[in-house]
Amino acid sequence: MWCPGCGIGVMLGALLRSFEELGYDCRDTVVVTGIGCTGKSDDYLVTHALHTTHGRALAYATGIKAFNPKLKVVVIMGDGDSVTIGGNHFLHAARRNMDLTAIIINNFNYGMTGGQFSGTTPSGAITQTSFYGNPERGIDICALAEVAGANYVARGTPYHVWELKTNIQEALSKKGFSVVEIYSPCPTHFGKNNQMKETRQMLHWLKEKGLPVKDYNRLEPSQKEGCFAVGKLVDRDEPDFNTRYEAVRARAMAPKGLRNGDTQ
Ligand SMILES: Cc1ncc(C[n+]2csc(CCOP(=O)(O)OP(=O)(O)O)c2C)c(N)n1
Ligand code: SF4
Repeated sequence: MWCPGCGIGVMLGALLRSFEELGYDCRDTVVVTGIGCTGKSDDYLVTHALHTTHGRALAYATGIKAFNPKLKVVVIMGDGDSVTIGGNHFLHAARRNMDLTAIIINNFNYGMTGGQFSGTTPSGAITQTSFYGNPERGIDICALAEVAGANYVARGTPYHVWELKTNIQEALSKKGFSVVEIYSPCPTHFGKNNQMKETRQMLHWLKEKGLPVKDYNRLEPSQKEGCFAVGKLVDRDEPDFNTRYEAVRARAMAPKGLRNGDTQ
C-alpha cells in the first residue's frame, strides 16, 4: 500500500505491538482514520474501524467516546488531517481533554495528493505548491497540543522505533487526550523535493537532528535551530471530558435544593 521507505508502516507496527502488549481486545477497540496515505492504516486492522472524511476524524472519535466511554478510541491522522484542514477539531479535542489517543504521522506535506504543502511544512521548504520555498511557517504539533490542554504529548520517529513504541503505550494508557506525533519520511514527495530523495537520507536526518528531550533542553536557543526533541514532552492528569460531564450530569440529576444554582 505505501511507497518503499514510507514511515507509516513503522508507526503501524509500533501501534499493533502496543495493542498486543497492553492486552487490547479488538472488540472494544475502535480505530478512527481520516483521508490520506496515513488514513489508509485502518485497512490492516481487525479492530473496529471508521474511515472518515478528511480532517474530521477527531470529530467522529469524539462522538464515539462521548456515546460509549468504555471503548478505547485511537485516531490515526496525517498532518493534513490533524492540524491543517482538521486544526479546529484538534484544538477542541485537546481543550475538552477527550479520552482519545491521536497518532499523527507528520511527513510535512500532503502525501496522497502529490506533495502539496500543509500546515506543518517548514518555512522555505520546497513542495509541489511552493516551488520557490514555503512562505508560511509550520505548526509545532506538540506545542499546540500542550497549550490546548492535552494530558500527554510525545514525539517520535521511525528511526527511534523502540522509544516510539514506549511512547505509544504511555499514550494509550493515559486518561485524557494523548498525542504522539511521528516525524515521518515521505521520500516520494517531501524527500525528493528537499534533497533527501533516498530513504536513508531521510532516516539519517531524523537520527542526526532528533535529540532526546533532556539533551535538546540543554541546548542554547541558537543550537536548537534545525533540531527537534524526541520522547515524552507532556505528562499530566487533568480530568478528561467524560469525568467532567458525569459530574455535571450528577448535579443536574440531584434532588432540587442540592443542585448548584438552586436558590431554595
Ligand atoms: C474535504 C477534503 N478536502 C480535500 C481532500 C483531498 N485530499 C485527500 S488526502 C489529502 C491530503 C492528505 O494529507 P495528510 O493528511 O497529511 O496525509 P498523508 O497523505 O500525507 O498521509 C487531501 C488534501 C479530501 N479528500 N477531502
Ligand atoms: S506518498 Fe509519501 S506518505 Fe504517501 S505512501 Fe508514499 S512515501 Fe508514504
